[in-house]
Amino acid sequence: MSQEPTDPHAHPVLEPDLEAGSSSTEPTEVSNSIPAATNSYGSNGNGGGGAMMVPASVERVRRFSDYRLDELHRLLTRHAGERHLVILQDFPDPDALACGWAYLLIAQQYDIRCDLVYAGTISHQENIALVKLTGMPVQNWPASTLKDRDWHSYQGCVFVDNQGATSQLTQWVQQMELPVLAVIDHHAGGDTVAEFVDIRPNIKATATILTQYLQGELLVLDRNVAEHIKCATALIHGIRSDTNGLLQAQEEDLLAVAYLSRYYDSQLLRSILQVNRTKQAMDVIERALKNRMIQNNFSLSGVGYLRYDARDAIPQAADFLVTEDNVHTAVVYGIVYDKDRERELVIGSLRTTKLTLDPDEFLKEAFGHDPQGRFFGGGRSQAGGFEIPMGFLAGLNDNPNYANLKWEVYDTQIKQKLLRLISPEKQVQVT
Ligand SMILES: [Mn+2]
Repeated sequence: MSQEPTDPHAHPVLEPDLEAGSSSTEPTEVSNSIPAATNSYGSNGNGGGGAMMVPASVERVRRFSDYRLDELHRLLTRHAGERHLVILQDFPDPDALACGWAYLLIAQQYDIRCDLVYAGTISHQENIALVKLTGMPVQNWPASTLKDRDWHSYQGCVFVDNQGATSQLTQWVQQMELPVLAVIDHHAGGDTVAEFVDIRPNIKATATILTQYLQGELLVLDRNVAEHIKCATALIHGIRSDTNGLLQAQEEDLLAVAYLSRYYDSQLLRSILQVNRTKQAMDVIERALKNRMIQNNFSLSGVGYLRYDARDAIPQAADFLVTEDNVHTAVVYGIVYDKDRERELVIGSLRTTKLTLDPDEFLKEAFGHDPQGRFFGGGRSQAGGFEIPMGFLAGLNDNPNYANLKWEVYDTQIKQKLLRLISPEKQVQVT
């Protein structure tokens, strides 16, 4: 695979004139005013040099176009020489993975060593490909191993593309009293306190925010550094994936992609996107097709039991069902058993092309919340998901009749809750 940056104009999704737009967002006086600072630590692309401290004089000189860059720069300077954990959600998506990596590279400029970790699994083929093909330094810390980790070697942690609520690592961080240094996210809500908080719900991907940090020269990308090319490629993939292939991208997202297009490797991106589906995923899609019921342009399908590590087949099946004629919304769900945490869950995905349907509102309304007030589902535009713990009925049973019965109960209940919203005017017979 080529490490050489490709011609930015060859990017299939960019209009040529966006390129010109990207430079206008960067006030020129900023880059002119800090040549010394840029040379001092912006050029060490590989980072990890060890002894690279930021001289105090440089910090005083450095000025940024945006107060957030200033704040983050000051945070990283304060913590120079330390070791931090960068925590991703349990099922990291391309946006999270790319952002964690970009953060790690930025922190390296300040002689901060970061470990990029997640506690769940990466099971979506495209995400496995992203990690393998880029050689991204991401580590899996399964829940069962957390008690044996050397927590004391870290001086702080950072949440990227999440705010702690979706990671099993969070309770350990709290227990170990590891300070939360930064939270960088584009999801609304959350009340995690940190030294640096950059939460922008109006931005479609956290990768857009991280790209703005790069544009602000917290790390100067270098076309000759393979890691930079790969990280830029991962960031484009992150933005694409959180904006439905840029269809929902807004100006800031597109400007970020335009900037990254100077550095990314189009062949690498194509390889990441062209991964084939696993047999498991194909089987789940087949079941979803066979079991679907269509009501008022909604396609609903329960796929029964599936392995925990195959859970990403559910959104893939929903992606597929929503392409049917006369269907604007697909909901696919199934039961998975999480061995690590010994719990059984109904998990589901919603995909919609109906602009007036808000997946977040729809799923919250359909399934409600638990006694603690936590909603079972939620989403963003055009996509959403839900997770309903099975509580007392959880657990495997060798008797197939029992298993079937259990599935039927859940299948019926979920359909009822959905149909209440889909066809409120008539009582639909479910079974
Ligand atoms: Mn995201």
